[in-house]
Amino acid sequence: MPATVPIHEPHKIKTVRLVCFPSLEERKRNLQKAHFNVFNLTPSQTGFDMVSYGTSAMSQDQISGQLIGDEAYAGARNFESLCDAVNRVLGHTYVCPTHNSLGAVKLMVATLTPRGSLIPSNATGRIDIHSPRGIEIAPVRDLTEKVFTGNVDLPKLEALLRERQAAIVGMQCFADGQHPFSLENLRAVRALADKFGLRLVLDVSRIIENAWYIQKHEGGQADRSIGDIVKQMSKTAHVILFDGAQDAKSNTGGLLATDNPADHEHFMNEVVVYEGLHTYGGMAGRTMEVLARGISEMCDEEEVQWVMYQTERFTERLRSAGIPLERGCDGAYVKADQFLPGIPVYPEHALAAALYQMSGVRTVVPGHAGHGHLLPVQIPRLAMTTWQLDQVADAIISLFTQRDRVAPLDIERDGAWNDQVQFRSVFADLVPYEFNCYPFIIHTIEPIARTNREQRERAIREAGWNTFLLRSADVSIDLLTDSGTTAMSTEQWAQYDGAHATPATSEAYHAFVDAMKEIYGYEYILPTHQGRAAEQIQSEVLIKPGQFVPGNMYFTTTKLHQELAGGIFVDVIVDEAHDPVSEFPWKGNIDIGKLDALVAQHGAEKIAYISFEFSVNMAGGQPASMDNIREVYAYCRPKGIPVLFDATRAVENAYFIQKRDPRYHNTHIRDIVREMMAHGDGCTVSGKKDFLINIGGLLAFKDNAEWARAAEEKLRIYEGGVRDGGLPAADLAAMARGVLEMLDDRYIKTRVEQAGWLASRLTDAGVPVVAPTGSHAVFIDVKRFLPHVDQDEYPAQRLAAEIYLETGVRVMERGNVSKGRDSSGKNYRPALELVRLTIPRRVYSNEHMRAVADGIARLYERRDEIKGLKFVYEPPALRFFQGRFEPIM
Ligand code: P61
Repeated sequence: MPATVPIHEPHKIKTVRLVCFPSLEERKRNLQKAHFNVFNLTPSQTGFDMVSYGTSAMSQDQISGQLIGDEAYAGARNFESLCDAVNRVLGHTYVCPTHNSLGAVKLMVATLTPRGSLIPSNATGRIDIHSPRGIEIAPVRDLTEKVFTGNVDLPKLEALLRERQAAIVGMQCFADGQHPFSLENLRAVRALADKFGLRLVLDVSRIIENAWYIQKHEGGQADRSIGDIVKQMSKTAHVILFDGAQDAKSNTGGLLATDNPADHEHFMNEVVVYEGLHTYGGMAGRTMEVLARGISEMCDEEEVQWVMYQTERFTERLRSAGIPLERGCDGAYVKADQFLPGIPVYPEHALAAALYQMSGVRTVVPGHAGHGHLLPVQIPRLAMTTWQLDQVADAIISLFTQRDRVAPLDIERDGAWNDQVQFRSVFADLVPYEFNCYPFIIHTIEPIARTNREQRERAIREAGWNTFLLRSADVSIDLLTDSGTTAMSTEQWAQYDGAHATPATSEAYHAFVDAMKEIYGYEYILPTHQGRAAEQIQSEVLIKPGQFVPGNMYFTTTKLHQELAGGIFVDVIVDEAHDPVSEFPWKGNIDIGKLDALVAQHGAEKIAYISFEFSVNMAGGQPASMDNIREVYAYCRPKGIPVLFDATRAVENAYFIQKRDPRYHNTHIRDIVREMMAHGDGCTVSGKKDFLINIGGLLAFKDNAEWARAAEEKLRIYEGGVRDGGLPAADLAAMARGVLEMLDDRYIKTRVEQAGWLASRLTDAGVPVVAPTGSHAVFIDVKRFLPHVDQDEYPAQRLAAEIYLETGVRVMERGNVSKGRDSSGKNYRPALELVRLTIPRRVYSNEHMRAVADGIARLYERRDEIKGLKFVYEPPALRFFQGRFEPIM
């Protein structure tokens, strides 16, 4: 199992936690109140919190474990899970649970290392908790070793053991966070311990990092799996001590384990005194379950490689900028005294305070005050993207370049521990560092499928060469749609869980309606279960059979419902929208000339309404300009023609207005959206996009009570109650929160610009994409990618399947198959023959996007070999969903 550099995270984001970005003024105030000791700051006063302890992102399996804690006082099932995980992964038979690692230390002291004991150890970091107990730690680390700096100096240990009576031999994986040992050394220490009749007690809290280091650097270990090395390390010790808040990604919890029944009996007799019963040890049942699942997962080879890749990359970025540091197993430990040579007293606190003031990044100084000047900058496991970590490193580098301006701190109150000390200072103004990255950290992850070519060939055959028919379990990066695929935030989950279900009127309904009234400035807000339900009702309420519905390009479900209601759809989008190479910035605009011609020909009374979509999906996510939105309304109003928006991606459209129209550069997204909506009479929304939820939608009218009443009638018949539109209160509550989050300027910028980033990587490789890049997706121009395949051989459908085969990435055809056949049975052969790479919100990182682009670039290299497809099953309506194909040889 060679340790290769990972290309992207082996998981996607399941839940996010929003990050606060306090302003410079707020940071200054917070720092004053915190007495210049960043320990006193709370996460909501902090940008990125660079501590790895209990802060990891959990897997979805772990988080679900929280809900099945049986919380029994005795004999908890969760304890059985924990024992099982420890047996399987760490190899020891007997498990004694503790509330955290200090609980485990307490039991060690009570059983093996009483007051007055001597413990030779490769780690000294825990002297601060041992010395008050009268326990002496004798450092025996081999200071001459260059690679395995955590190795024990064997002759020194042997001499010590001959000279003095030790209680145990202690060893710590990645000692003090910086010093890994080798397997060979560990085994030699075990042999010495046996020779002197002592137990080797191994702190395995950072066993993963140490095992990774062994795999990478110790002769003969490169081909072994992390799981194999971990087990061998663990089994080499007589007793292991484990901190659940580290490698197992729990927020707390700990344990001792051994194969020795007599030792276990001692632990059990003491655990009831200090911790809790021997089958829960001071942990909630759910914590044991989370811990058990964390232990079961922690040796996942790809996950380990990813975490360590991030750590190495972060440290290297700082090191190459000249920052004085030591490598940490979970980040970079900055030498504050060398970083700030002019500051003699507590340079680590001055550095932490200065970094917070200039960037909002918080780093915590642990342990005893004034002992050493290392400031650990740790990475919470799996919780941050590489993009964010690069920026945290850049903030530190920026501080380094202005280190002369960091003022010393005056001690206001000294103390023995770093969490006690307080300072006063007048902090010189430092040039602030502005983050430009996702405004959230990762709270929960979902592992993604890992498939090989052979498995994918089978999967696409079984799916009839239609990516809609693939199983998601066979897909690694799913770019089929941005619809309902969002990662919800912890705040949304909190609302979801807290919502009170009722078939009548819920608080969630009011929260949603009030929020939307405010955001749109509309009077009537009707929830629906998703977009097409709103479209059906709107079409039935507003269209009289035979009326025309002019719109800026069609969307499949929208047009279908207009036609089902007897309407005749007419495309009045600007010509540029049909030209995939035109760089026109407002390809979503309505051509008022075309509209006027239609009105002149048939009369205003024959127009049901204008169907005006924002960020036009089928054109490539192309925005309409504010001027066009205003002009269309100004044209229609005097003629009595209603304007109804498809506001599904209104926020994304608003971002383009903010970015491309100089008059709006300094206007908040919230205000742009409200102004856009003011130029219309109502809207439908598929909430599964902008609203940051997995299900939901709405129908809204600005002020027309008659339409609203008619729509409510239909809501009762088609959807559910008038106060829920068929949605449970929980989903309404999550939606009420999502619509606030969608208006965050930082969020929408990073959201939309991710598509641009992917497009530029594709363009660099020569891959033809629709210009300019839209809001939610990148569209490959298949007529230019596969010019040799006739449109009736469905080149976009074939390319979508080939992308899956090459990369495991799922995308969507948007071309001849989607458009369907005309009344004579001929394919429409639309101008745009596209493959859509749609980006879910808050789910994938730029590393995922890079892997997508690189895979498609490889395919482009051999595009001449790619042929077309033919239908083997063709449904009459919306044939792209269920159609089946086979390749043309
Ligand atoms: C999508 F292949 N969009 O983009 P509902 N209006 C707009 C949409 O983008 C939209 C709906 C209305 C989807 C899902 C999808 O043929 C397809 O909540 C601008 O899905 O009912 C949906 O909203 C409909 C994909 C829908 C398709 C239909 O991936």
